Amino acid sequence: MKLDRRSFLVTSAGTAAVAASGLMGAPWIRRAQAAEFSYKVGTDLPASHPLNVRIQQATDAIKKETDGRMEIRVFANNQLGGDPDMFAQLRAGALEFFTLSGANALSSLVPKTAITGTGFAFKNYDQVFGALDGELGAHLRGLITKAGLVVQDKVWDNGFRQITTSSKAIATPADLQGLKIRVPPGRLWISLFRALNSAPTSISFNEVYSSLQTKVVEGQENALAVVDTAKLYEVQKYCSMTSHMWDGFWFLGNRTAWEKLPASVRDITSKHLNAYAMLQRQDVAQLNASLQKTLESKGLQFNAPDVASFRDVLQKSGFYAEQKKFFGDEEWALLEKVTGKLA
Ligand code: X2X
Repeated sequence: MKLDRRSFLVTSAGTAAVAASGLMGAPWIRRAQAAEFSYKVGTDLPASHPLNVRIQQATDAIKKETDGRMEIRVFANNQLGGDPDMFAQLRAGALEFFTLSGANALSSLVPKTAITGTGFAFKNYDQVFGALDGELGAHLRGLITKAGLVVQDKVWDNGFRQITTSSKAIATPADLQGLKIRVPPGRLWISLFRALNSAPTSISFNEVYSSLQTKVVEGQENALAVVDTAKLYEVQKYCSMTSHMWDGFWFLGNRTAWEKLPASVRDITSKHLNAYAMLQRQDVAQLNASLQKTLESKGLQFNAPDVASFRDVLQKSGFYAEQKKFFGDEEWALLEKVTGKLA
């Protein structure tokens, strides 16, 4: 019998014939079937960044363990639009999953998620994940859920952010004075860089490379893994290791799309997303610790400023008092429980 497997399966007569022949559960037939749920995830980072590498592995594992029922296609590198666009698509249901920083566009809906980006709050990764896998993270996920979205437990790492510029190294707080710096969309970034006396502009990541190239802005700030994978070293000269804030991505879901999934598919999906997030954190920490040499060989000049002097400027400007008031006593206490007193 000469039969195209695909057309054989799509006709109901064919399906009945397969069922009758007892082959329904045969693995080759299951693989040939279209997924029952075909979802998308959007991210703002290049495909080679560990965020996307590990999400791809997680989605492969999900597809395998659900016997092909659940397929999540990865759209990296802002293919679906900039962060505010993807966030709007997620909320409207046009996009089922989206990874987004709590300080970025997510804070336009849930302002308090930006608290994790507070300048110089976390001193190391123990503090970061102590807070985000602990009470502060649970509290923020509660707020995200209340706002109508779904969020997976484990946050994905972006890293501690460093400042790059085309114009000068940032060695002291005075070097930030008037600096035309790109920041992601989000109130916190503007407050932070205004308190540091810079001139910040919100620009979505999909426009960062060209904004730097055409000198619409002199500088930007991101973790080294982003500077490397997005090739920002091609359009920047200096990198100053300020580690002025930590940043990470919540794995968000559209609630209607999520609730369409049977509980068993949801469990398998969450299990793998959270497990691969843990591996991704290790990748990013390793990259951010080792990339300086690589980036130097690509022409970036590094310096390590005295970070305490920047923190002092923030303190004196009233930045911490202002953020505490904005985020609220409860949230601030959860943050300080991990970081120690900030304001
Ligand atoms: O927009 C950025 O700079 C990025 C990629 O780090 C975020 O998603 C916050």
